[in-house]
Amino acid sequence: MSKTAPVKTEATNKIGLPKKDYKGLPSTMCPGCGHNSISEGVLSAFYELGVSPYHVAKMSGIGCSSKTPAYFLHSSHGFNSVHGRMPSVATGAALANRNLIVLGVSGDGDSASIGLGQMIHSMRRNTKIIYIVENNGTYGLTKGQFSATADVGSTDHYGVPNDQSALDLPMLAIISGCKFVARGFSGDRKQMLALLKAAIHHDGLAFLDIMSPCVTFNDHPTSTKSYEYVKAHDEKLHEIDFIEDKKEISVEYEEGSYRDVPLHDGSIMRLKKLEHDYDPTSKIQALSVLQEAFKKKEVVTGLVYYDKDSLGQARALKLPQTPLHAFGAKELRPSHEELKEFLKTFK
Ligand SMILES: Cc1ncc(C[n+]2csc(CCOP(=O)(O)OP(=O)(O)O)c2C)c(N)n1
Ligand code: SF4
Ligand SMILES: [Mg+2]
Repeated sequence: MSKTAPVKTEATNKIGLPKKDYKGLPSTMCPGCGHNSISEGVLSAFYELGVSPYHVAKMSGIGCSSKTPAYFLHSSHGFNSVHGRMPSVATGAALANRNLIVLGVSGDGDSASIGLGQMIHSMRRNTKIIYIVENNGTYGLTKGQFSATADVGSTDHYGVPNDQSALDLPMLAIISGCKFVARGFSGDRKQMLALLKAAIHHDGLAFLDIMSPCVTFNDHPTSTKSYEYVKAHDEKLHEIDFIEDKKEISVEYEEGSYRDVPLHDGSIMRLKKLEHDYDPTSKIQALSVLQEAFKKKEVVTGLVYYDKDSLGQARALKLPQTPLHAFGAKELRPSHEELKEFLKTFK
């Protein structure tokens, strides 16, 4: 009797999709670029949460970082906009269709230099956008000029030191009104994945400043965004885990000391205390921890600030759940009588 080999079935997620459905085109980034690890993290987060790629809109600006949405979620919607203008197009998409999960990918040049005004105003509006800055302290795409996040004293590719002070993006995000502010490191996959999953479930703008070394132009010991530097100076605020709504709470942490931070949809961010007793819901503590770290040139990572009362812009404006494109003339155009009544209110 001949034995038939067992058929190997492909692993799928909870909506029945294999991981390959979350991939994109082959990356054209330099081998070892931190941006590639972030792309991997993004596709894994959506795969593991079982979000349909069809419900995701990927928005970006210009830069190596802004090219990366091509390398994940190939069947999602997407728009590669103008330099520094990702927040505007992401806001438009998120408000026009509340059923989309809008992911904005940007770089430190794209957001902290030319797009700074756009970034700050997007924080104030609190539209539901996952806003990632792939921060390498340099303009990678245009061959290594200093960006506004390069620290004083760090040198460029040619050895010239930077003499201007750096912007700390999480600090800026907090004072601009952002209600979910985190910092990650492309080399720390576990932490990045938990932060991304929590960001996807947050109602409002979730800002993730992810240190992402540029191995070609800015990966030397004086760069505070190099692998070596971030690894040596990473100050984790906590171990972060994400527990989806209705999922059984694991007993893994029973003995450790932890803090559960609920998200608006019932999911939980579980923060296991390290040596600090860090409270991410305190704006003052968040700013002071960031300021201390900035002074010492340390890189604090984790969920830096979170406001549990965040109300995303679409909910605040009471926008309908139906996407704008699905409305017909009947719903959008007032009748002659309705228009007459409305005009009376201007008397
Ligand atoms: C209006 C405009 N000004 C300047 C440029 C040139 N330019 C392209 S990418 C870039 C900087 C990109 O840096 P960053 O956002 O940090 O991305 P990275 O390549 O480092 O990932 C610049 C200045 C441009 N494309 N458009
Ligand atoms: S130039 Fe730098 S940022 Fe751009 S792909 Fe290469 S390593 Fe990455
Ligand atoms: Mg950059």
